[in-house]
Amino acid sequence: MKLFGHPFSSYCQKALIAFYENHVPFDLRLLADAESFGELEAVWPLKKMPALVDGETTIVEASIIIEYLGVRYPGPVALVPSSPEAALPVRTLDRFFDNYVMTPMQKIVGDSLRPADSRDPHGVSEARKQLETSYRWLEGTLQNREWAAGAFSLADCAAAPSLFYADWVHPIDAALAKVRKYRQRLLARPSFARAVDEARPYRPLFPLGAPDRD
Ligand SMILES: N[C@@H](CCC(=O)N[C@@H](CS)C(=O)NCC(=O)O)C(=O)O
Repeated sequence: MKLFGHPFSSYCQKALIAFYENHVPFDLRLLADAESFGELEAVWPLKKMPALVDGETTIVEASIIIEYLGVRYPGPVALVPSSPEAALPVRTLDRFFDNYVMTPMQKIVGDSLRPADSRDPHGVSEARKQLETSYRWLEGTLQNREWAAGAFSLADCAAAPSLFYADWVHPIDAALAKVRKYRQRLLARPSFARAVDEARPYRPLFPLGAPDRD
C-alpha cells in the first residue's frame, strides 16, 4: 500500500497510529514537492493528506483509512468495535476531536500563515474559544477513563495529534488535569510516540514556533 502523507501532518499522524498499532506495512509517498503533490492530485483532486492507495482502491479521510485497515488488515488492536452500537461512542469522539479540536487548532495555525493583511482575528478568537470549550467538555467526559472511549480506539487516534498540536497553539489549562494527563498518556503510547519522533526533524517548520517540550 502507498500512503501519501507527511510525518508532520496531524491527520497523517492520526492514520499512522493505526498502521503502527497493528504493524501494517506500507510505503510512504512523502508529499514534499510539486511532483509528489501532482501524484496525490491524480488520485485525490482535493489534495488532502493522508490518502491511501491499495491496488485499484483509493481511500481518503484519516478516519476512513483507519476503518479500512480494520476491515482489510485486521490485527490484535481493534480500533473500531465490531458491534455497531459499541462503535457509536468511538465514532462520536472521533468526530469531536476532528471537528472541535483539530479544526480550531488548524484555524489558528493556518491564520498565522496568511499575509498580515488577510488575517482573520475574529475567526482565530472563535477558534480559541472553541478549544477552551472542548478542553472543558473533555475534562468532564474523561472521568477516570484511560482512553477516550474505553479501550484504545479510533477516538484516541484522532485525539493524539489534535491535543498534541492544540496544546502548542492554545495550552490546556493546568486546572484540566485529566485532559493534560490523557495527552501525556497518548504521547507515551508507542504508536504515537513513534509518529511524534518521526516528525521531530520538521519541528523548525512549525509556523508558530514549536515549544521546547514533548
Ligand atoms: N478531513 C481530512 C483532513 C485532512 C487534512 O486537513 N490534511 C491536511 C494536513 S494535516 C492537508 O492535507 N493540508 C494540505 C492542504 O490543505 O493543502 C481527513 O480527515 O483526513
